[in-house]
Amino acid sequence: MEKIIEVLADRKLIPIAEKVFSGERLSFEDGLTLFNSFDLPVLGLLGNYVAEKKNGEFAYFNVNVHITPTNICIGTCKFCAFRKKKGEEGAYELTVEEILKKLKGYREQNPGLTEVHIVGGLHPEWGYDEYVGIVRAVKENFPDIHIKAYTAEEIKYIAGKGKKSIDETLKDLIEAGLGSIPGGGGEILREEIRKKICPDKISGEEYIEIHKTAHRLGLRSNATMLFGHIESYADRVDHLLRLREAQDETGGFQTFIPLAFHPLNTEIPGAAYTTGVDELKTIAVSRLLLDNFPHIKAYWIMLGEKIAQVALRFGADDIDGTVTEEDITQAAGAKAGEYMPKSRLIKLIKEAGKIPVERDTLYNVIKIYD
Ligand code: V47
Repeated sequence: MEKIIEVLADRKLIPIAEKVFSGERLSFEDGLTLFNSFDLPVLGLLGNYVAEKKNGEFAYFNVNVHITPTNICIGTCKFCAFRKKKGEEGAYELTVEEILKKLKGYREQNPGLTEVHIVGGLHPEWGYDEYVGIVRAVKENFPDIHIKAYTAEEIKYIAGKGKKSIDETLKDLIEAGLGSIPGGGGEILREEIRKKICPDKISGEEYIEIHKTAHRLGLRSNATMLFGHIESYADRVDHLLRLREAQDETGGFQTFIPLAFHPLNTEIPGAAYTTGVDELKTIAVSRLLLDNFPHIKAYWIMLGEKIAQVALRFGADDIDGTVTEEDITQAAGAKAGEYMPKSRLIKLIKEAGKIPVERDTLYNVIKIYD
């Protein structure tokens, strides 16, 4: 074994491995060293070591659907291929009745459905009551389905429409039936990059502040990082450490989801698809730096089922769900499809040597497939 290490291992990883095994927190420099290493076996081993320390051999999935009420958006994010202007070809907006009808159909298609993920555009004509009303109508009609809805960006927009504070807006959404907040809108938190890829979006500080406010009100949320566009490794490490600091304060984040950038129809100069090595590295480094996040998600829609499966041996312990309808990545050239039956999720997890666990949104165990 020592011979293998002597001959093969990237020596720069040895002090980091020692820290990981003794449970010592990694630094900014450690994060950079990890990203700069090509020693995938060691990155995978370390990521998987931490994942198994936290979650044993369990790997989670859920039965969920996404509904995107509108693609009409006043946003200007350059990585987004999904948004349309009102009146533009392909622009749509669903009525509450249409949303409920879709959800009814999706529930029939997905027995045991526990979660609906609702995010969409910043619609210029929708007001506070429209956004809150969607949550209320879904909850009234499907009381047993958890509503994970509205990114930090949307929450700020809704609050602005109602001339209310973030705190008041979240309280109203909770009263209407909101169960948790998805991680969308994180992109890259560093302002220099945000200015280039999403100049009109909330700042990185606001993103974190909105999540912290949600946590203080008892909501759980996820965090994301959009990687593989114009950001550097230093930007990624900075992003991860800011999230780690916020989590030290509130403990309200459940899952971190690195989102692989998809380039089609976007306005990012020189845009290209991410590669397998970078995707797996990012999963492993996320797991190693975010020592206070319970879960790391390998979102199969963006990673593809093969890399998502391998990611389960690099530090991820969650592969997301059945999904059914997904529009944001599809518009930007997704290759993985948008529906995965439960049986396939279970097979991917089992063949990664993990124990599949069907969970609800808050990681309560529904069934273990041992
Ligand atoms: O914030 C937009 C990203 C996010 C592109 O919390 C793109 O459980 C890749 O956050 N290529 C929304 N990504 C999706 C999201 C999410 C998805 C699944 C689960 C959860 C969760 C959250 O999609 C946006 C943005 O970062 N995105 N355009 C693109 N071209």
